Amino acid sequence: MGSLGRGRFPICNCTAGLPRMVITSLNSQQQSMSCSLVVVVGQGSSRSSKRREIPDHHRRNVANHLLQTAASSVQQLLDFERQGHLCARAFFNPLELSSLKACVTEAAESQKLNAYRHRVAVLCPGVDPFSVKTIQEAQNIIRLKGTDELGFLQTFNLHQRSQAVREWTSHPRLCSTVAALLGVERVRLYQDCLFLKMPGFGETNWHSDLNMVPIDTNSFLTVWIPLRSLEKDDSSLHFASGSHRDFALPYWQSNEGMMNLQGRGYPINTYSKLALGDLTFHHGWTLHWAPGQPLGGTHRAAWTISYFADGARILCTKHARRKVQEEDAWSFQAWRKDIKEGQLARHPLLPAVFPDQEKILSGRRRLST
Ligand SMILES: O=C(O)CCC(=O)C(=O)O
Repeated sequence: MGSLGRGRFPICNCTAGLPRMVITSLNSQQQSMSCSLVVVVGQGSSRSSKRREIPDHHRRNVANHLLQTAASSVQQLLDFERQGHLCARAFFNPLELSSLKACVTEAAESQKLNAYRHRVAVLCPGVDPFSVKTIQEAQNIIRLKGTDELGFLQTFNLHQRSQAVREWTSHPRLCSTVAALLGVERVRLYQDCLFLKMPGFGETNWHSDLNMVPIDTNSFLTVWIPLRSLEKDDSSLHFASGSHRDFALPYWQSNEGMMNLQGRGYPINTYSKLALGDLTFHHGWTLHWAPGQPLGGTHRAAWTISYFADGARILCTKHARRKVQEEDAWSFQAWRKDIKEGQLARHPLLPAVFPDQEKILSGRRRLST
């Protein structure tokens, strides 16, 4: 089994032997798309770890999150568990969203050239991205040497540049919702990333996020926050519902057996109209895709935050069936080099965001005075 990033990699270069699927059987609920599903959910084989009982206090905490969080209805939790994605309408009010947008946009302002350099690194193998000195130069190189069209620009980890952005990544209601959806007691921030699609930019390729994450976990999700309201024609995410639970496929099938997924029957769902403050959650193994942004309109910017369950370990690669896809390497290389395979994924660059450390400390201070 192979893996792909979000970008549109040439099948011949880095996806040799990858499954390719055209989804044909769509029901009335599903979006009519002629898109190729080029990445397969990649759970791999089971991890040999000891079975652990879930402690009672953990069960109680999870139950508490249910009461506290925006995803408070059992139906929503069930939907996320079954579908691998969820839309939370009006999660932020328009005022909150404008303030979030202002600090994300400001933090990203100085990073435009780097975002283009990142695309050069991904789409133009052999070109040193740091030899590129201007955005126009980057655009020319991508046009001439790119293995595919430009689908988006990515700017990673704005929370490391801006305290205001950092506060949004640890927003208490957001983080407790993440804990509830993952059903875990403690959550860490993995990364944040601004995805910018200018009018005329191409598709975001089918992929699942965990293919790009060097951590051995299933407890991972991404929050996708559009920075303006999205209309039907805008580039929204589309999800292959249930694909995050398709363990049978990678368990039984070889690379060749996964070449053609036609008839696998994933319903394809999207939340096409999103108002300011609406956001979506998707599980780390859920396959998702986004169409190009139409020419003639305005750009689409979406800010994403990814989280994982505290206690996960760095992936051991010795017997792994595949390599971590490198598209997000710029995001993780700073902490990855400090932690050995098999060790806990704990690092100052992967901060704990739930439960709220400040609240715990101030509670302890109150108790001791
Ligand atoms: O916004 C996009 O086009 C891609 C976002 C994405 O793939 C993700 O949030 O995992």
